Amino acid sequence: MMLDEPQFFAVFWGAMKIGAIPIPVNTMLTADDYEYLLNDSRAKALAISEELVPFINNIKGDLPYLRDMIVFSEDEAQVPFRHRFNNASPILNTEATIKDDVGFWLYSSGSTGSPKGTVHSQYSPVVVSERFAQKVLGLTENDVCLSAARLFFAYGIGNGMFFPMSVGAATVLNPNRPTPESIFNLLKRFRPTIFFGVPTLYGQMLDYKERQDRENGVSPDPNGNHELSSVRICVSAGEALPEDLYHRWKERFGVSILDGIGSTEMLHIFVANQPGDIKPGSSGKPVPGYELKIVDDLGLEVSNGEIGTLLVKGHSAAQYYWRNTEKTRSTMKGEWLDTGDKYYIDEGGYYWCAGRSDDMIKVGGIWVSPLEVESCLLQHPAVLECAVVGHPDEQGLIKPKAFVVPTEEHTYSEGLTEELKKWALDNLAKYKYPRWIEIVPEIPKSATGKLQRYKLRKTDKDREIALPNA
Ligand code: 3UK
Repeated sequence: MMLDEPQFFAVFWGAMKIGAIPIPVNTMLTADDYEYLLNDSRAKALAISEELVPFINNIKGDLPYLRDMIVFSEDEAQVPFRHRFNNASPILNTEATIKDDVGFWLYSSGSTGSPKGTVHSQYSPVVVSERFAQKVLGLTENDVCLSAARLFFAYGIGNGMFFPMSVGAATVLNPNRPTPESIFNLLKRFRPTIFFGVPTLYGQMLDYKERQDRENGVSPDPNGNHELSSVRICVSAGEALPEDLYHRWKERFGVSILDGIGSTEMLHIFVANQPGDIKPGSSGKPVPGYELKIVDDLGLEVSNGEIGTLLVKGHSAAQYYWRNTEKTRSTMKGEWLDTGDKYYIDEGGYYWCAGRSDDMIKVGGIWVSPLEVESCLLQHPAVLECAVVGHPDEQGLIKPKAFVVPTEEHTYSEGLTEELKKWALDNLAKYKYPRWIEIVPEIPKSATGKLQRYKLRKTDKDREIALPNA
């Protein structure tokens, strides 16, 4: 339970060196979540940043497996860790392990159910560093990496630790929650060459900058001296990067954002837009070293242009889910891993995300991707954020419904919802347009910033039951 600071590295690599298994966990959870994680993993020792100790004090009596706690504090005078460190032998023998020994776990917070302990080999970090970081990004020891995603995420631990360490590059660690302002400050101060973000943050950073531009009355100069001028590549992952955002970013800062899809199970990105080969809006093409397959419900490969389930094969795949045989068997099918994502390939060979398996909507027997409807609505100037889910009509047939957060200048009006419906009707195949639009103050998101459409589906349903005549 450690913030992004140098001690994180010491604990992670130190544990692996003695043959113990480090499990970085999300530092933004509740005491109940930590109780679950500590007991599910049966961790014997907890390395923890001082700020997080109160969470553990709340659940101390309910942790039968935990034997030892190592607290890392800013205040060196009273740190138990310092004591241990000062009294320790300078010699530490390395446990004899091979590449297939378990190296570390990461908990993955699926859209349903409890988090799954995803068990990785010692070899996985080597694979992702050689494939994505070195082959695709061309990372060298001259690079400086800045990751907005924190080290406890698979995306963050690759960006901020495995990648730079694999070539001797530098990394910028930020123990605080990323905000547009704090990220701009880090960019100015450390002049990184590669920036790793997520779509929501790219959107917020652009909004922040555009507001500043308006207030200062200056027109942006992409060749001028701005915060991104040291950055040669921006990377985005976690959810699809809307095409519009790609173009706005490129226009404002002159740097391309490479969108790529990765997962905790594959440790990092396995399909990506690559320098010199970018198709905005798509997830790009397979990263060298990975094989991809798009299949139908029977497991047969679909033809190009058709939507199916994305399977991936590569040497960075996790071994299994801890104490979850059923989920292991349904996800890890021999050499292939089921991503649970719907994808199709266009004529150019680019991979396009069409939502999660469980978020897809069947309308009149045809798949509708909520993501496609959302991307269309997002192009309307009044829409800041939106989410589309299936909603039953009078006949109980599922049709798309949109939840929309308007931009600051636009608030609710009958006119606005009608205008958005018309916008969708005009810009999408007719059966895809949202039959209902509800204006909401915010869209539920997971800790990793992913839309939680299932939450909207649930509130929607609960309300229908409570208000049958509404
Ligand atoms: C979705 C994307 C569209 C997709 C991750 C980079 O996000 C990461 O891991 P998670 O385990 O989630 C995996 C799922 O997220 N997804 C991720 N990236 C994209 N969908 N476009 C994208 N670019 O549903 C996938 O199955 O939290 C990302 C590196 C390491 C990671 N673990």
